[in-house]
Amino acid sequence: MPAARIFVAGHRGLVGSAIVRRLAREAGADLLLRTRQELDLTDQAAVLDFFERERPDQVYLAAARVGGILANDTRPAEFIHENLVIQSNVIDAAWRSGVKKLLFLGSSCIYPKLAPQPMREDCLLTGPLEPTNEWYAIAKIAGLKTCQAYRKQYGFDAICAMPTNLYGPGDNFDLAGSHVLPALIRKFVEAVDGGATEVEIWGTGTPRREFLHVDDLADACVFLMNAYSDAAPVNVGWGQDVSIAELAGMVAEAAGYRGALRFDASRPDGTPRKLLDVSRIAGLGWSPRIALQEGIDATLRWYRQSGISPPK
Ligand code: GFB
Repeated sequence: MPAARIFVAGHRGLVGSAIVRRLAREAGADLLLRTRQELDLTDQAAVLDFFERERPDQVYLAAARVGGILANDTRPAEFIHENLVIQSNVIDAAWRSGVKKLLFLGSSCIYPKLAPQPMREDCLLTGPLEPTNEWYAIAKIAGLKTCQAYRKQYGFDAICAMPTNLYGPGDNFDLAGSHVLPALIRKFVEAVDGGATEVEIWGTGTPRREFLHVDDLADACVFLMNAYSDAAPVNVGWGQDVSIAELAGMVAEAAGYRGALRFDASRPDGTPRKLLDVSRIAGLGWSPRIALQEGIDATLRWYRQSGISPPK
């Protein structure tokens, strides 16, 4: 059988790079990768031209404008516009050029702010969204609905995975744009290296989040690409959550930080709890492997070696 030509859109990001690492272990995968300079996914004509020329068999749509609570809250136009344009261009061009299967990556923030926990896939559109990230959530809901519409009208095999909060090597550690876990790694490593006695944590520390290592997500994506074909989205999570204060304690210990934590309640907490119901993917036969403490230790080691924070 000839190797499947697989386009990973967004292969330099946290998720895309993990999917590439995972696919590198598959026999018969011919990877098709383009940097942003080589292919601007917001350029509809360029995207269509690329698909018509390269004719991939499968697409992992991991390209997106992403960020933590502050970036989402302060740059809503970028989050809604770029995500809508990128996903519309890629899904439409994939269908037009005869792609056999596409996997779209959404986010657990598509579910209502106060959805019953753990959140099942069918709680989508049953209540108001969390205001700090509703722009990103609306774009991701539109992506999911685009996949469902193309399946319904054209029979296009587009599937949707909804991951929980992700972390791992290659994450964004810029404190103005990052998610909480990379932010805490950076803050505690810099505190230890610089001898600081206090570290600031945003919000009250009481919100609860679920964290999944990105290598587990990548494994789930390849599993779904091979084993799942339906309009309904599939949650991908670890199955348990922790409070931000507990998470801070875990990262502090991993970094060897013994000083104080100062919670800054003037910063937004965001949604009070975000835990996915993962029974659908578990029923299909997939489960994650990398426990949170193990994943924190590995990501912290990666961060120290990356040179992002030079040791003092
Ligand atoms: O990870 P995070 O930025 O995003 O924040 P969300 C999670 C929680 O950690 C919030 C707190 O309650 C933050 O206030 N937190 C504490 C911090 N210290 C920090 C810090 O130094 N940096 C950051 N970033 N947070 C995002 C959405 O929501 O989750 C996106 O905005 C996306 O749309 C993503 O869905 C998965 O979990 O609140």
